Amino acid sequence: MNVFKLEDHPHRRYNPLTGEWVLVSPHRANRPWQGQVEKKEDEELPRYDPDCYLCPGNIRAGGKKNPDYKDTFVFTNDFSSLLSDTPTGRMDENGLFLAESEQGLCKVICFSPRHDLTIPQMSIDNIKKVIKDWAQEYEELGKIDYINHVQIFENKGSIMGCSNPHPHCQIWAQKSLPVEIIKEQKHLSEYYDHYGCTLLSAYLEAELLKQERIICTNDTFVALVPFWAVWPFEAMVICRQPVKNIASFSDKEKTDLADIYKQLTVRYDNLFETSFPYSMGFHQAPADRKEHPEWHLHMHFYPPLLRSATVKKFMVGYEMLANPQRDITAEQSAFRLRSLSNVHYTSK
Ligand code: H2U
Ligand code: ZN
Repeated sequence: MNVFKLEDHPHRRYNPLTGEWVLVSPHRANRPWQGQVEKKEDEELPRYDPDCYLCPGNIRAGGKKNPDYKDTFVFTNDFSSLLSDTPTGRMDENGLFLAESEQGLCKVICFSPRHDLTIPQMSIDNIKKVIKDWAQEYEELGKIDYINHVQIFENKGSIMGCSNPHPHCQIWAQKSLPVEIIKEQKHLSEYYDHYGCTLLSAYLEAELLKQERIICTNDTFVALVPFWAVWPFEAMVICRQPVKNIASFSDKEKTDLADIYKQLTVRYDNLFETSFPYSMGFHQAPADRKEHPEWHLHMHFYPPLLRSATVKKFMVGYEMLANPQRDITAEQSAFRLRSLSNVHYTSK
């Protein structure tokens, strides 16, 4: 008798955070690749680049001069997508022409004065300084009366549209809730109202019992490939406790966050022995001064690489028109990431 097996048969998996589905085609993982090959991004970078707009002491595109910073450096984005002084306004013509003005502000955080480092090459102490900045920004931006959401995210690698290799992230704070947050908040609230605990507490407990998709852990966090992952090596970092936002973390929890961020990104770099590109972002309670017992802080990592440093996954065709699809299963990806060393390949 032919019994349905996740590892052999095409199937759909449900994402309980968003209510979306992913098509998984494990029988197809070994198909040959004759498509586009990306440029490998491993040129040696200088510690300081006189042409970099993020290096200490340099002039940015907007004309401002960076201080001679020693750790992290936070500044308002010179080309912010959101502005604080936008007049409020709305148009609605029968719901067919619907628009609203949006208020907000955008910041950039340089992780280090060193142009040539990335998170997996930084020390826990130095990563922790970035985390302290995130906590402070979340708290301070959230105090602004018109701000209701603070999105912290990192684009790494030119393949992800990152404009500069100097290690940095962005923060966009705004009045309305972005669509990914609205989706997750709906599902988190429904779960919490029904079961009285956070969706991610229950999910994490089950994943820790199964031990099939865990990548690495520490006292405070677990990194795993979610059951419903879309990107080949997608990962989530989930806090073991249902902490709502980054500003609530103790000093020890911040150290652990730095540790898991480094552990995961070192494994990513070791996977194809390349500086591994991704988009990373925090999902946490909206900074709207409400209780939000349903929220449970987590990070998403969406890396585009598929089978080597130069072959990426394209989200096109069926993905654009129907729903996402993947070949390698989440379990296979987790196994590969878990099996890698947590010592960076360049330091060996
Ligand atoms: P990426 O994370 O996509 O590389 O973006 C870097 C940001 O830095 C980008 O949003 C800003 C851009 O607007 N920037 C400045 O604020 N000042 C500059 O001099 C150049 C880039
Ligand atoms: Zn630089």
